Parts: sequence; C-alpha cells; structure tokens
Amino acid sequence: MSRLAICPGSFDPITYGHLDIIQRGAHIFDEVIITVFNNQSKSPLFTVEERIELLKESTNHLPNVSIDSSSGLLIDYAREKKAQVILRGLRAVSDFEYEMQITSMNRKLDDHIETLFMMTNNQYSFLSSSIVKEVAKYKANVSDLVPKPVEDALIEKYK
Ligand code: COD
Repeated sequence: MSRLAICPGSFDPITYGHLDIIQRGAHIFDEVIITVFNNQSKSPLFTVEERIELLKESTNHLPNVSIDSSSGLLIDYAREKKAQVILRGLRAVSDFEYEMQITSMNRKLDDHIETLFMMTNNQYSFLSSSIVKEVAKYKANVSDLVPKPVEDALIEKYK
C-alpha cells in the first residue's frame, strides 16, 4: 500500500527548517502533500496563492511532493486524501504544548490518522517564518534561512 503523509502549515513563507522536514518526509513516504492552511491566530504576509507558488518553486526537486491548500479542518482534509500520517516538525519544548493540543484534538476526531513528529535539524532549531520576516523587514540577509525564491519575494515585499 502506498504511504501518504500530509505536511500541514501556514508556510508564511517556507523556510529551510520547513524544507528540511519536507525532504526527510519525502524519503520516508511514497507521497507527501504540503497543505497550506490559514492559521486564524496569525496575520499572513503572503497570500495563500503566493505561499503555494513559493512552496512549488522551493520543492520542485522533490518528485513525490505536491502542494495544495485547504480552508477546512486538517483532520477532514487528511481523511479525504486517505493519508495515513500528519507530519509535523518540532523545534523546541515551546512547540510541544501547542502540538500536543492539536494532536490530541485531531486524534479525538479521527484516531486512525497518526501524527508523526520529526525533531528539527539543530541548525534550524531557532528558525521560524516570523523571525525570517522580522529580519527581512530590516533588510538583513536571509539567504541562509530561506530558499532563493523566498529571499527574492521577501525583498520585493519589503521594498
Ligand atoms: N524546523 C523544523 N520544523 C519546523 C521549523 C523548523 N525550523 N519551523 C516550522 N516547523 C514545522 C512546524 O513545527 C510545523 O510542523 C510545520 O513546520 C509548519 O509550521 P508553520 O508555522 O508554517 O505552521 P503552523 O504551526 O502555523 O500550522 C498550524 C496549522 C495550519 C496546521 C493548524 O492551524 C491547522 O491545523 N489548521 C487547520 C484547522 C484545524 O484543523 N485546526 C486544528 C483543530 S484541532
């Protein structure tokens, strides 16, 4: 049976931390779908369409990875796609409480879909989309934090 993982997130924008999790997931699963959701508690810099485009440009070297978006519940989306796994990254203890909350709720809604966590690579443990946007806003160099298309898009946004 073919193994499908959903990698959900805001991806506003994708960073090398996200990409690391996606690449490692792509080695384990037959197929990975990166799904952009609008996290209600965040006000995004990039539109969903822009985030999708940046994700496509940053993952076009990964043949078993595709990009999608959804405005519904993650668990409904995963069920509809017949995914076995929801793949998430964990950076630090500070991520844990939030992740535990949404994982517990998702399991209550559907206990057949497993949430799998991957520890971040040490070099990206400090990295978040918010920090990248903060740094880019003040025109500092973000080339070692995000893929090139994202770097260009950030420069354009904050021109
Ligand atoms: N290293 C490793 N992993 C990282 C790094 C890094 N440097 N940075 C981020 N990540 C991981 C995150 O831990 C996460 O797993 C993934 O990458 C995406 O991160 P973000 O920040 O882009 O995405 P989030 O956390 O804002 O995504 C939240 C969701 C959109 C998944 C959530 O809000 C959701 O499920 N929304 C849909 C509605 C729903 O079902 N809500 C839950 C009801 S219980």
